[in-house]
Amino acid sequence: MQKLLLTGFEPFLSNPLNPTMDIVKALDGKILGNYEVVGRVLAVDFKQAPTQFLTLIEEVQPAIIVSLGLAAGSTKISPERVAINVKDGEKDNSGNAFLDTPIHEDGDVAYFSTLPIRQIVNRLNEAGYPAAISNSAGTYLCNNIMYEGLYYAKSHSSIKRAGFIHIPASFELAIQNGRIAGWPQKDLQAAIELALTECILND
Ligand code: PCA
Repeated sequence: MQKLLLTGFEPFLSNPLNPTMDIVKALDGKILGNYEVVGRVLAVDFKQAPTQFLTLIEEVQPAIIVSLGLAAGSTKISPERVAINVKDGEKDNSGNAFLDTPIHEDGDVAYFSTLPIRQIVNRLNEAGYPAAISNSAGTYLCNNIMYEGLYYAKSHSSIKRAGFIHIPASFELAIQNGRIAGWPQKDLQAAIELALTECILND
């Protein structure tokens, strides 16, 4: 059976919880078509997360990699189009911060997602879940992990598809935050399951 590596992130900055964590835990071990989902949580740490991620890739040997991140305040499921070779932004959970720094000196300026992002958006909209392609994954941890996956995939043909999906807050996070909208956690999870199914159908 082929493997689909699904990663989420721990809570970060002003977010006391991260709905991606619960999704990857809930979907860990799930069989979708001829794939087994391996769900794992990454640290919001510029130094630790890439090593955790690459170790997981080597261990799991996935054919598909889908990473998830929270975009607090967003209203739609957003498959990212592109990852850029930059790390920058606020301090991570260990206090590391980078400014205008390349992720890989020898990497391309940017890599396009190899997930079927248009099909994912269409499938989700047809099923009644708001979704749209995002043209920027930012420069924080999410962009960093997406870039790492695609940089790795470039030299490893065993990876058929790799990319990143940002999701809105859950109701629980929206209530704790007080200023952002959210989705029910079960709908976030169902929408991601559908997105994964679309990746598998187009592998
Ligand atoms: N979202 C952040 C990092 C962790 C997460 O879930 C981001 O968008 O970069």
